[in-house]
Amino acid sequence: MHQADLAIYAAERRGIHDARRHDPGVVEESLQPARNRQLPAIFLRKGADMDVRNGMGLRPLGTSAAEFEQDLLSNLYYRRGTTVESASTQDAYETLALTVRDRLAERRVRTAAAQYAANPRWVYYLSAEYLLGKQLEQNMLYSGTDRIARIALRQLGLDPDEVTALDLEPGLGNGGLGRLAACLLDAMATLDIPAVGYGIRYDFGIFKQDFQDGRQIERPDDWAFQGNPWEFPAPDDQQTVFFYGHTEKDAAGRTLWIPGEVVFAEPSHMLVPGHGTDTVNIVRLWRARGSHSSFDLSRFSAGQYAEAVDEAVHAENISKVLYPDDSTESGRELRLKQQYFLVSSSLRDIIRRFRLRNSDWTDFPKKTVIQLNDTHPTLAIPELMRLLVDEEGLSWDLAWAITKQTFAYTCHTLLPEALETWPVHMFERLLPRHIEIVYAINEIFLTEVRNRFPADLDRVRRMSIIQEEPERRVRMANLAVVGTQAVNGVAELHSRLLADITLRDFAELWPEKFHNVTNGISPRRFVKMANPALSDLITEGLGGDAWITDLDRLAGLEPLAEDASFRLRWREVKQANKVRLGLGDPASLTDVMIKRFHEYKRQQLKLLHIITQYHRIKQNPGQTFVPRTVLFAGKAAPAYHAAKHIIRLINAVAATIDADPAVSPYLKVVFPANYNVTLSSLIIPAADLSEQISLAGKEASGTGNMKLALNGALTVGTLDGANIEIRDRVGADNFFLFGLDTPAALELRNGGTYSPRAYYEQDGELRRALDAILDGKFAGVGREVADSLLGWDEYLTLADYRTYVDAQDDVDAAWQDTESWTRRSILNTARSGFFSADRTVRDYASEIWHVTPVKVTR
Ligand code: F58
Repeated sequence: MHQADLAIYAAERRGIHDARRHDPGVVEESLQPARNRQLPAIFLRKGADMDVRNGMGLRPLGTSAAEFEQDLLSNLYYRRGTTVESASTQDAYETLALTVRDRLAERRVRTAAAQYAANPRWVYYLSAEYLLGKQLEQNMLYSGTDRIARIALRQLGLDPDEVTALDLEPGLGNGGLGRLAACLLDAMATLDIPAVGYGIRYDFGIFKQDFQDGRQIERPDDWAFQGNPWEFPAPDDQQTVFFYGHTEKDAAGRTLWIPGEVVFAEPSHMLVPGHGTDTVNIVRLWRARGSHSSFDLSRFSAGQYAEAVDEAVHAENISKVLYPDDSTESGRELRLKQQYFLVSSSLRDIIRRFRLRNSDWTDFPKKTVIQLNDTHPTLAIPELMRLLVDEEGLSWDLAWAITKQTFAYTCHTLLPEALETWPVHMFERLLPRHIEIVYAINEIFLTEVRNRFPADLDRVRRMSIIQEEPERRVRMANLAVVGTQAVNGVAELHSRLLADITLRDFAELWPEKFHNVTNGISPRRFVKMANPALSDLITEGLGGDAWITDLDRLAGLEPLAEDASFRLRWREVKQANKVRLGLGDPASLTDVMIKRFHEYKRQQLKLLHIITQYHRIKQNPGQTFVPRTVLFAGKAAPAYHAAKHIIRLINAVAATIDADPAVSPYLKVVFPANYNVTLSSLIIPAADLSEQISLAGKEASGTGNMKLALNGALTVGTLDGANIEIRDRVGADNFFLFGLDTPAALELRNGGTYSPRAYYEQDGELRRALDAILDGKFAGVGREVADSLLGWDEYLTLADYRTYVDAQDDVDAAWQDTESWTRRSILNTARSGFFSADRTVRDYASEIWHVTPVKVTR
């Protein structure tokens, strides 16, 4: 926006502000999108029990293959402007997507009507990341069109596999946190909970990973380049987002923020259908647009074409790219801008929705719970305060009571370096009003702390939302705890460590605020869709498919573990899944470690085991070994050099083993590039062994561990995150435990006497493994990895090496008893029903959200 425009804008804001003081009924124009969505009168007239479509005189969409074929033809003609004869595969794909989507759109309209009529308490899930996975297969399954769509495509002479192959995965997240958000949305819809997910529609998602000479290289993920048929743009619901500028006080002492930049947030939503229900919720994603006046006509006229759009380009950068999980990026202003952009536009949308049926602000927390997915959306707390106090004229105390009741916060980490903080100078420049509000919140809060703990200055310093030394920074986790009614960790151990260590001061002040909600995963995506063969076998074994939405029913498989013919079929399924994956010998033990690369997750420990095994095979020619395929997959943050060295070393070791005919019959290392939801769905069903080997006390929960156990993999793991709960449920006999527990790890690390070198000197096999790296045996690669392990070994890899290798020997021994292994595999599946995201959502609903379902009827 030009300076002159901004001045006019500021004057307008002051004027409206003034008018509102005299007549609170005056609506601030700038807060109202130009053509806001109208009240859906038909919803009010007919309520929840109508068929909106019929009420509007629309013909119902057919459920037969012939009708689906007709709709395909019609969509191809009217929406793509072509015919079967001249359609490209892309035309066919988009038409298929639209035809499937239409079936869900009908449910969506009914859902909106039912939810609107019920005026319920809504769950708003705020997350900077969503890893939704491919939409086509899911939407075909949930709409029940899978079979008829394929028949119809074939009837039209189109190859269904070729067409569906064009569906892309929107990679709008980094890892577990983003995927959890998607699983929770799936479960909320399945449980008929009225919910909206809010996020950012990044133009570029998580980078694509490739290997060049074994090194990770990153390529941009222009995922929506061809368009995204799953999205419903809603330009009418556009919102205005302010940045920079300054604050002013009016005569009555009220504060007004005069922004220095105005950006528009344009939403589009994707459908989030529930399984086995008519509920279709939405996830609303915001995209940044330059303001109307950001095209500079005078510059354009003067021939400065690029400069004329500078400002719009600048604004649109806000939603340009997902930050790839990188602590070094945390200083970047653009990231803070993204966070505020998400929060500001989402809150305005939430308030718009609230106002459709409500008018009294004290009802806001009764109708609204906003779940913050980690601290990335924490600015919502001061933003709601600003809206209530400055824009709505509520008293500070009332606004604060409303705000605290409205929000809840989920923490996903234990690593102190992962707790977000922002430099005060950057924060106050970008958000001059919010810093004032944060200071005010802090003052009230610290008074409470001082009253409760008089003379404990150190505690006050630790708990302050503002860190003073070495640099003034805003501590987002502290703000998130202070401004919410509930805080939860994502596994039992994690929640305990949060309360006992990371957020201890806060848990002492408000013990009732702290909860645990153990993570869960979508059984639809990660069993039913990823593993259709196993799903069919389970359904047959249980005599029905109710387990898909009631995962505890898997317990009914337990007796079948004793049935030799069932075990045989179980093995056949696993075998077929390995063949489908197509990496490594399907007869070998498939050992998988799939997750982001991070030193705390300890891919380097797995590597030391592989090198040890390599040496054993080399040293014992003629001896037979249990054949293993070790599969790694995962990305490292582009600037995380230590993790990238580990990746490169894995690829070098894989190549060395491959080239060695004495070893390759028994050991193979594969590392497919570009791990994502799609690839995970191919790997997980093929896994025999799940590697969950983080240093105890570091992995908040893990969710891959749950997906693998549910698909019948046995775990080799530490007592970390949700591994503990998995082991408690599947039984210690069906889990290969090793390593230090959290207290032992803390003691060893904090004792100041840990010496990785001592382990190196005492353990011959370990020494040989590290020496091989140091001696350049793997194409000269990986010395940095060995140096770091021998130098400081932050994550106590060498301390856990011996028990890990021993546990792997137990794995080999167990594998040789095929029947017993299969029994244990079945028990892993049978006893993992707890890890359904449906259970997770039920826990949130009863403990934190206090919401009830709204059933969508026909
Ligand atoms: C993960 N966090 C935890 N963060 O590491 C994992 O234990 C847990 O199971 C999962 O959340 C779900 O609760 C995680 O994925 C991120 O990706 C951040 C994204 C933003 C930048 C910093 C990392």
